[in-house]
Amino acid sequence: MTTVIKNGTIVTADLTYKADVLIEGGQIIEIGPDLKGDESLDATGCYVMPGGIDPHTHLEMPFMGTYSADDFESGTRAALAGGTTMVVDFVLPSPGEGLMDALKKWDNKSTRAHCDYSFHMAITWWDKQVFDEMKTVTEHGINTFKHFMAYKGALMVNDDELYSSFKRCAELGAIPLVHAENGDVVAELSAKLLAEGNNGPEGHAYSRPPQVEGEATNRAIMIADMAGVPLYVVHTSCEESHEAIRRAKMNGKRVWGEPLIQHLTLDESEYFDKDWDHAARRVMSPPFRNKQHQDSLWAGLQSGTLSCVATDHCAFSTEQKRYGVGDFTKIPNGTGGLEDRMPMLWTYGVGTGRLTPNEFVAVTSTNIAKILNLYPKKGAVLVGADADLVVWDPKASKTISAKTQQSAIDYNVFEGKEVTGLPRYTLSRGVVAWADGEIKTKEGHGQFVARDPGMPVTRALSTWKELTAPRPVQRSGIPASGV
Ligand code: DUC
Ligand code: ZN
Ligand code: ZN
Ligand code: ZN
Repeated sequence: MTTVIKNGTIVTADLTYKADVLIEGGQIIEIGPDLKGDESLDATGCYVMPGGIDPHTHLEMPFMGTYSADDFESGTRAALAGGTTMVVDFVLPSPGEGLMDALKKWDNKSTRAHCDYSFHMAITWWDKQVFDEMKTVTEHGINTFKHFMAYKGALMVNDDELYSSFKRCAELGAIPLVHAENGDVVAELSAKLLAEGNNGPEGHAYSRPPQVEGEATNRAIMIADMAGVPLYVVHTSCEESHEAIRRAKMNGKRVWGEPLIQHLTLDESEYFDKDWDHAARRVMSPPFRNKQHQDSLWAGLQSGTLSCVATDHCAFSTEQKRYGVGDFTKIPNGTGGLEDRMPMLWTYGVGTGRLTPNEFVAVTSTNIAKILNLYPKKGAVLVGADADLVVWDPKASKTISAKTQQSAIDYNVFEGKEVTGLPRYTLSRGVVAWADGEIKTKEGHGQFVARDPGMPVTRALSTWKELTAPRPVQRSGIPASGV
């Protein structure tokens, strides 16, 4: 059985051209004019683009005394409804739990996925078992390891653990990821705010100023440089963190920054002078920032100093958010966004002239596929690539509403936003997964995508020399000869 997408304009990260796309066995088998297939999808007036890849989701994740409300079934349904055809979720071992034991849990949960998925592994504690298991994890197709520099007393790892794990990543050809916030300072500020009676959701934002993110981002970059490994900084939300990434890139370091669609389009006013539920529903880490920080993130996407746009989809119901009434530190951190990332970025990026359609494809799909070693299986419109595609109607509009969303929660942080630019069809490995406003796939259609470790990374010259050159031994107390 062949399927042809007819009369569309193909948009990739670097090309825009008119052609049909022929699909068989889940893959693209031909691209060209006037193609014929057993089944035909009309893309008149539409762009045919690589399906979105969300590099950062937390589906059914045990966190802050509960589980995030979207599981692999509802989460991937939301993804496809918004033109995203692959998610990369975080396996989160509890401190003390084996990495492979945790991976088994994620293997079980993910059997319900509607679209393809892959995993990052979180390093939440450190000893020889973790060191050894990191190799086994890479042999199971996971080449990225996430480190929390915040959540003190729970998930946070210290600098010695960070340095050890980063060195291990370097040996394995894996990439470390960081949630960069100074967890010690956040804990201090939180305690102070609570002691002063500042216990509402806005206290969450006060406890995590941009400086805690900038400091941790810079620290992680320097530790990665000393370990000789590239670094991926998740949810870059502010100028302080972006500035550290920009500087590192200018110095030849391989560092990538990932803003979230929430930080690009929602600001800190969501926490102030709003009712408790409204603000608490938007509690996530890092918190929303002011307009200047948003401008910095957009500038980073335009100039290429920031590489991709994610969601950190970690949805909690209003009822779950209310665990934190009287103490903002108990509000489960996280917001949804899987269904809205592509339409919101198209509307506020392409629709405003901030991004070209090609840049849109780069930051929602192709750059991610390249960094995570998925390219060109994913993130490409090429013969031989998986037919994970979105037929994108740039004129279609809707108003975002919890009433019509796929996500399991009872609200949407983008409620009321008008978006223009929506999927007409979303295809997952050649199968129409979203059409006519409905999900067409059955749960379990999604498959795990293994990612090999990358090539050992060549170090930036400035630091390579410094760390490998023989060091002269200084004998303190002995005067230099000739004095
Ligand atoms: N931040 C969130 O808001 N939720 C999940 C984890 C995280 O780092
Ligand atoms: Zn095995
Ligand atoms: Zn995080
Ligand atoms: Zn996250």
